Order: sequence, then C-alpha cells, then structure tokens
Amino acid sequence: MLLTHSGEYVQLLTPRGERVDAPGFDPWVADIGSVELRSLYEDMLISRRLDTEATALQRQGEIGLWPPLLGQEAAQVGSAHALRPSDFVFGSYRENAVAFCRGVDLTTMISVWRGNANAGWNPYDISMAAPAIIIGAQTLHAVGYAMGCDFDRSDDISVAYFGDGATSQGDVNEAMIFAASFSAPVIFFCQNNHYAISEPVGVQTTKPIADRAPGFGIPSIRVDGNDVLAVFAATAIAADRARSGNGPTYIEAVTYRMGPHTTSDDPTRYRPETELEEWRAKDPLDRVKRYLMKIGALDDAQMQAIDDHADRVAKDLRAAIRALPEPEPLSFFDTVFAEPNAHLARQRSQHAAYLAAFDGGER
Ligand SMILES: Cc1ncc(C[n+]2csc(CCOP(=O)(O)OP(=O)(O)O)c2C)c(N)n1
Repeated sequence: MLLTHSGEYVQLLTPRGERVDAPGFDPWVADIGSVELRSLYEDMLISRRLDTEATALQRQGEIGLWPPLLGQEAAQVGSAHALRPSDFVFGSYRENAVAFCRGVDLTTMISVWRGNANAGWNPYDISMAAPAIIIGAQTLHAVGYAMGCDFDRSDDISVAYFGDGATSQGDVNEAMIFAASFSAPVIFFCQNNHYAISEPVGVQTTKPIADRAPGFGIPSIRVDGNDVLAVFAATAIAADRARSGNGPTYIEAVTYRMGPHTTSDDPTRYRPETELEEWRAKDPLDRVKRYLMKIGALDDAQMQAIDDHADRVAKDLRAAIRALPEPEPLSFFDTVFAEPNAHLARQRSQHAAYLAAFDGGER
C-alpha cells in the first residue's frame, strides 16, 4: 500500500544514516544515486547556512524579523526537489528553503524582512506565490490554482505548504473540502514542526494530523519529515497522483522547529530542553552525511567544498543586504492599491506630517 495514515511514518534513512527498505516508496527514489543525494545534502546545508545567517542579521539589527526553518531542511528541500519548475507553490513565511530550491534571488527574499520591499519575489519568476502571513490562507489559493490547471488541461499541479497550527484554521478545512469535491491536482503539505508559536501540536489534534485527510476524502501519507529521501518519495507519489487526474494528496511531514517561532519569540518559556535534545539526534543533515560517508560518496575534500559554497552564498547575501539603499518611507503607500484613493492619500499625508515632525531633531 502506498498511502498510509495509521500513525506510523515512512522512513528510508534512519537518524544513524542507514538506508532502510520501504516497499512502495523505494521505486520513487530509484534515480537518486550518490550525486543526486549529495546535491540534496548541499541544498539542505546551504538552506541551513542561509537561515543561520538571516538569524544573525536580525540579531545585529540588519533585518527586522526572521522566521527560522532550522530543523525543517529535509521537509522543504526534499519536497521542493520532487516538483517541476512549472508547478506552482503556495507557502507560508517559513518556506524559505523551498524558495531557495526554486531559484529565488536571495537578496530579494530577505529584503522584505529589512523593510525594503513589500512582498519579496515576483511569483511568476519562480512559480511560487509571495509568502502568506495569514495562517492557512494560501491553501485556498493553491486549490484555486490547481482547479485552474485542470480547466487549462495542463498537467501542472500546485502545492500548499502549511504548519500543524494551520490545520485548525477554517480556511484549510474549506480548501480540503473543495479540493476533494473537485478532485483538484493539489498537494497539501503539512510540516508538523510540533508548535504553533507556543501551542504544542497536541492542542490542535489528539490523533496524527494525517488521519484527518481521509475524512475529507483525501488520501494521506505520514512521513519522517527529517528524512529527505522519504519526503522526496512521498511528494513524488503525490505529484504523480495529481498529474494523472487522481486529485489531491495530503502529506504530513513529521519534523521539528529547532529554533524560535520567529526571532521575537523565546521558546525556552514553553519548550523543554530534553525535547530539543531528542530531536537534535534526528537531525536531517547529519543522517545524510553519515550515509554518504558510509557508502564512500562523501570525503573530506568534497565536504569542504560544500561548506565553502554555503559560506560564499551567506557572505554574498550579507554584503548584498547591507548594501541595499534605505527605503523611502512614503513609497510604501504607492503599492497598496492599483488605483489611488482618498483614504490612502489621507493616511499618506498624515504620515508625511508625522515624519516631518522629526526634522531638526524635534519630536
Ligand atoms: C489567521 C491568523 N491567525 C493567527 C495568526 C497569528 N499567528 C502567526 S504564526 C501562528 C502560528 C502558526 O503555526 P503553524 O501553522 O504550526 O506554523 P509554523 O509557524 O509552526 O510554521 C499564528 C497563530 C495569523 N498570522 N493568522
């Protein structure tokens, strides 16, 4: 049976770096040899480097806020690699490794968090919508887009990424009903990172999250979200189902948010250190590294080259972010609506007057 929703999860690579068989899933990763796995590892490592760099930039006052993805690299990189460039992705604010895999310009991505841009990247450049801050709203957009693919007789699909907390949101449930009713070619990709800010997942559900989808008529797969191979296989299966007219699939990737919700959160107030230790042992990068080393597909020189690459990306990003020109404060009013209107014009002039009050050091 390919699809499971029993509380067990699919795993192909154990935390100790052992490859285990998972009938039904193995064929979907048959093309992933040493070279491909090394490149998945490299993308995960760069994603982690970007994430820690962005966190550091926030701590140094260079950007205003950052939602870390530390610990979720396999869920994001594994799923993103199973998609085609023409498939369309709808994510929340945390899918920055997905955006990286889709080829986003990193400076553009981070400029939003510095206040230099409103929405970040151009969705059509990377077939990925701008990040959704409203929890779960993007699931409705993804279903609508998928239905559009159907109407256009295209075999492109869409993917909605969301968190465990979002599963309690009305929008997500409405999206699932619509997707099931219209057999929309969409993947619901839930990263169960165990927390919705300070709320543990047990407050959202007392059952595995994947158990919900069959009630909507959507088959689900529960997968080890820290296992890049298992996530790739699950997403490839779901994408194939959608492309071949079999409608939506729900994936619950069981992972863990190692950092805070955002840089303004303090997880020590609600999260036991022992839990963190437990998940540190399941690190998504370590297991791939161990496996690659075990099969002789990664040596010290290759490792150094990957580290150097990640360092270069981070260094270039830092330089580009610091070189961004100061934004003109009133320009933000220009991009709220397509047409000017009196309400916004009033707000603009009031804000201009407020800023003018600072001239000459007066407050
Ligand atoms: C509709 C809505 N309600 C509440 C919030 C405030 N909020 C921001 S993040 C968050 C938790 C989301 O948790 P989850 O869906 O598990 O995603 P994660 O941040 O863990 O990736 C909440 C409640 C919001 N942004 N939108």
